[in-house]
Amino acid sequence: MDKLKKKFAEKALPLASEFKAFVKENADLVVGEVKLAQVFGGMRGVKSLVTETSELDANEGIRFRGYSIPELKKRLPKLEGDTEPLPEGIFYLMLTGEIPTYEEVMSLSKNLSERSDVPEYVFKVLDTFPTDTHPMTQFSVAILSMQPESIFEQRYAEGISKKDYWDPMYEDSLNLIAKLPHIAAYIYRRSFHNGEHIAPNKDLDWAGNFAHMLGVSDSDEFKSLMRLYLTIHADHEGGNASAHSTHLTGSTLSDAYYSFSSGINALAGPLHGLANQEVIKWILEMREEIGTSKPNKEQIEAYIRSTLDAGKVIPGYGHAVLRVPDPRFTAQMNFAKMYFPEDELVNVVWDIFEVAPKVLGEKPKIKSPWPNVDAHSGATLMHYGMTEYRFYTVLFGVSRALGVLASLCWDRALGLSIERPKSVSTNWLKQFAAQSKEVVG
Ligand code: CMX
Repeated sequence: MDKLKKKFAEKALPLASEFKAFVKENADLVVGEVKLAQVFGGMRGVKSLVTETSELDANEGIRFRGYSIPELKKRLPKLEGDTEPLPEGIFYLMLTGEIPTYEEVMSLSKNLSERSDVPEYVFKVLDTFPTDTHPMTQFSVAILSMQPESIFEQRYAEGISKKDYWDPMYEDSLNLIAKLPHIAAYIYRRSFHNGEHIAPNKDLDWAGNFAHMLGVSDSDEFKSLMRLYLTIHADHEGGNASAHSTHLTGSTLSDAYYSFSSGINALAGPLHGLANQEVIKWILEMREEIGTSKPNKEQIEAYIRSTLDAGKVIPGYGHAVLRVPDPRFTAQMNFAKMYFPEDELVNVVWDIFEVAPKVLGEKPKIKSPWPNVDAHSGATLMHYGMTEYRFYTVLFGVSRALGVLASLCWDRALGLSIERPKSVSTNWLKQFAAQSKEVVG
C-alpha cells in the first residue's frame, strides 16, 4: 500500500465509524431552515452536504483544511527556487488534513508520474473529434472514455464489501489525476497547434510536466504559474456546481471516471468555470469596440454599463457565496505584480477591478460586486502566449480534479448515502404558502 493511501486509511477509517455513531446520536438535530426563496434560488446556503476538503467563508474566502491561500503559499512544499507551492501538496492536505513534508510531496509526485501513461485508445477517441470541438467537450469525453480502466467498477463486480469502497476509489482517483495533464495537453496541441504533440517528461513534477507538454513557454516562470493555478483552483467546498455534480454522480456508486466527467460538464457552464473564457472574450470585445488596447476607466465604465443594459452578466464578477474580492483573484494579481506588472492586458484587468465593483454595487440585486477567480486568469495566461481562450476552462478542470476526487475518496470512506432530496411543484408551493397565510391570519 502506498504511503499516502496508508495515511488516508489511518485518518478516514476511524472517522467513518465515529461519524456513523455521531449521526445516529444526533439524527434529529435541526441544522438549518429552508426558505421558499432558497427552494427557487438554487438551494443557496442550505446546509445539506458533507465535505471535508475545504470550507468557504463569505468574508474570508476559501480555506483548505483550515488554511487560507496566503498561509498555504508559505507552508506547502515548493521546488527549490520557486515561489509557488506544488499542487500535489494541496491534494495531500485535502486528503489527509495534514500539511505534507517536501519528501511526502515528492513521493506523491513520483507516484502520480508512475500512473501517468494514458491508454492509446483515449487519444484515438479524441482524434475522431473535429479540432474545433470545444476543448471542454473533448476533455469530458476523454475522461469518460477511460471508464473501462475503473478499478472500483471491477472490484464492485467481484463483490467488494461496502467498508472497502474507499480503496478502489483512491486507486481510480490517483490514476485519473495522474493522467489528466497529458490528456489536457493533447487536446490543446490537437486543437490549436496542428497536432504537434510534446512527449511527457516524467522527471518533472505534475504541474511542471503539464506546462512542458502544453508547450506555451519553456520558462520556469510559466511552470511556476501552472503550480499556482493548479493549486488555487483545486476546491471551493462541496456546494459549487462541479464539486456537487461529481459528488452527486458518485453517490450512486458510479466510479471516479463517470463522476468526474459529470463535474467537468458542470464546470463547462458560463456561470461557473467557463467564465474564465468569457472574461477574456469580453475584454477583447471591449477593446475592439472602443478601438484601443488600453481603454481608460471612463470607457471601461461605459462598457460595463452597456453590457448590463444588454441584459448580460459581467463575467468574472459576482459570486454565490463570497462577499469580498476572491483571494484566488488576489493570488493571481500578486503573481502578475511580481513577474509582469507592466503587461498591458493585465493592467486592463486591474483597471476593471477599480471600476466594476462601483458600477455593480449600484445594483441592489447583485449580492457581490467583487471579482472572482476567473477575472484574472485569462490575462495571465495571455501574457505567456496562451491566447486560445476556449482552452482555459480545461486548466480549471485539471485543477478541480484534486479537490473533487479527494472528496470522492472521503465520500466512500464515510459511506455517504445516495443523494435524493425532495422536489416539489410550484403548485405545491402555492398551496403551502396559502395554507401558511391562513394559519398566520
Ligand atoms: N453581472 C451582472 N449581473 C450579475 C452579476 C454580474 N457579474 N452577478 C450577479 N448578477 C445578477 C444575477 O444574474 C441575478 O440576476 P437575476 O435576479 O436577474 O437573475 C442577481 O444579480 C442576483 O444574483 P446573485 O445572488 O448576486 O448571484 P448568484 O448566486 O445568483 O450567481 C454568479 C452567482 C457567479 C453565477 C453570478 O455572480 C454571475 O453570473 N457572475 C458572472 C459569471 C461568473 O463570473 N461566474 C464565475 C463564478 C466563479 C466560478 O464558479 O468559477
